[in-house]
Amino acid sequence: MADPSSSKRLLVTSALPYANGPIHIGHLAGAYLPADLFVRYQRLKGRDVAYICGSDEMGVAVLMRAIREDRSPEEIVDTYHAQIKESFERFGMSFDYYGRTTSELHEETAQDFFRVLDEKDVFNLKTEEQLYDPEAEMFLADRFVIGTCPVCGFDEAYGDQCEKCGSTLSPTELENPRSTLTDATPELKETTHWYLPLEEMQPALEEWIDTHPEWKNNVLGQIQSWFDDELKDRAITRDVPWGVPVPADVAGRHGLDAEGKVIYVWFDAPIGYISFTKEWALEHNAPTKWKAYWQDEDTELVHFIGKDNIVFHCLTFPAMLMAHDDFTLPDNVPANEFLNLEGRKLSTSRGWAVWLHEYLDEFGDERGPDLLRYALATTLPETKDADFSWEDFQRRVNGELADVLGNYVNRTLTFAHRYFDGEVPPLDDPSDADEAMLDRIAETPAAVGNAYEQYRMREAVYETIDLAREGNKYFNDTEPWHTHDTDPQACANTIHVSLQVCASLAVLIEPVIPDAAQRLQDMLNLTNVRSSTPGDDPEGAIEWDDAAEPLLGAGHTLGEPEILFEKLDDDIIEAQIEKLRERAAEQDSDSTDSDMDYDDLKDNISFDDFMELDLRVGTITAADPVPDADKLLRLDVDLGFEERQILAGIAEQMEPDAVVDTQVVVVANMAPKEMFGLQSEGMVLMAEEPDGTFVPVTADAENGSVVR
Ligand code: B3M
Ligand code: ZN
Repeated sequence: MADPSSSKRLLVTSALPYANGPIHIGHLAGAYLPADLFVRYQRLKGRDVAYICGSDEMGVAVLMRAIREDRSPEEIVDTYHAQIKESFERFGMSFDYYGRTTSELHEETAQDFFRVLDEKDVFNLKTEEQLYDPEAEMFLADRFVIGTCPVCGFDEAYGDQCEKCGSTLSPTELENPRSTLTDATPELKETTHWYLPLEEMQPALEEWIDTHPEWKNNVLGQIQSWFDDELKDRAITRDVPWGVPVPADVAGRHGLDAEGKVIYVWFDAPIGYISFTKEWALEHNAPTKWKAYWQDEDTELVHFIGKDNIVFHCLTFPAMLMAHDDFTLPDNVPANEFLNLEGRKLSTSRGWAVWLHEYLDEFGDERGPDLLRYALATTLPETKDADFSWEDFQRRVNGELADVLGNYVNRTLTFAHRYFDGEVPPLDDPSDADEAMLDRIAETPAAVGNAYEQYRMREAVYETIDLAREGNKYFNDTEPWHTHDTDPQACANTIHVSLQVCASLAVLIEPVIPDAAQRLQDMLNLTNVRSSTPGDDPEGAIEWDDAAEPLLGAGHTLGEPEILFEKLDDDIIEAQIEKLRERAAEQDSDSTDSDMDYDDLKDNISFDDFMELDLRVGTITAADPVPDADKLLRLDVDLGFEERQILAGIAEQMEPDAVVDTQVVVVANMAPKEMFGLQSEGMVLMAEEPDGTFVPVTADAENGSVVR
């Protein structure tokens, strides 16, 4: 946990997105929105913050895209860097600096880092035979080679990872390897590479990780399993024609030729955080300012990432920093899990995603960002995978932003204009209800702040909006429309206190929906609030903790009320769902002939064998996660003649809510089996698509019907 009273300087980073495609909501929910909420909150607290990010433009991911599109890598990164940067700006990401790893200063910084480690003899050099494509005249690093996974048998596993079973691989481990460039069968050819000696660094890393018991469980859990498997040395150079070049002098020290060798993208990319901090300092005409953020004890470093980047930020990069010895190590790495979309895994290649630039075009730059920020902030996959659905988006906007927050602000301001000439009425002889509401205001900044400090963004947002919920209730309970005639001072008190609630909300909601917060500040004529974006603040500006106190004096003149949020009609939501389905269907039909990967057929069985199976139609009536079993869902299935409990290994692919009420086909005579202390009485049939997505086998028939 960050020390809430900490006055330390804060350096916050978000994972550098690969400049090989646009940003979608999965990215936002993983590494970007949570960081932006955190940073904006910290700026309002008055902390010295540098929020650094930029495009990851090196690496095989970029090169592959260039080859696939028959363009140069430079063209690819120029296109996507510009697009990503622009959509982040439109969305309200408040980076202090957004750089790119093709910059000169980055190349120099990454090469210096590499040189320092080489001169300290940190690296191991290994000469080994590696896969080489004789037609393309190129070594086949990482994704340039596919073949059969030695772990699970999936025959399109990449040279660095099997996407089916998640195993980390090296290219030579693949069976039947083939080049993705030419389809040629690779040859073995000798080459020398630099390795980061993670194996011998494991004890030091373990000792350091032990000093951070406060990190999130999902993060510590993943780190522990890497430790359990024992860290292996990792090659941090590659023979590919795109990347930060290995410096000639460093290669020369070992009697090697640097020609054609580049630094591995996962070595240079995190150094980008350092290069960009330097560039930020230069931009502010304070060239050495970056040092305070990277080399001073009094700085706290926090990396926001998605769960697929944990090993690099919690082990590899810290190992590099330790070996270098001139930099601070991260104080926290609050990684998020994944966001699913409408109950299915996000997949860019299958068109199952919501792209940020498209969303902004459709919902508009004015109101669009706040709606998505709010809906995502309340759905962040903080402790486990979460699901974004358009209907939920609509519920959040209409039910919470419009009905709770917008309505409360509107009724309060309208009342103040109608009955108090648009001025804050005085508070006199407050009732218990008034006092209780003022107490509630007093507690909220610390409660919300505490949640932010502990990286519980969902809770922070919930606590904030809860203040509006309480405000509405207080307004209803004190009935100002009634007291206006019967007890004018009580009425004045209600409006006075309600306006204070609105004013506190105008500050506290700013990290989440900055545009609406600004409009609310204008409506209240609340000037001089500290900005949650980079830049200087006026002396004596209102900041986070001030929102515990009444911010508006009696007699203060209010601005004009306006509608804070319009509701979203059903047709807008339906159009989004329709678009998603259409695009996914298009992609499916495109890909069936080309990259559908068919499992081999099994041996024939006899008709009698088949008749042994008792297949029945059933309806899933309930689905819950099984404690400690990440892969399992516990299902209640109604078979018509009886109800069964079935444990299905579908938890990683499907949300419980998405399967309830689905009609399925069940193997009803499967021998019962106990797992995790629960009895499973049958099996639910699922079709598994090539990307691992599960689609239930359904039958629109009466429960209990026999399938034959
Ligand atoms: N470029 C993004 C990813 O894995 C990767 C992050 C780099 S952070 C230094 O999606
Ligand atoms: Zn595999």
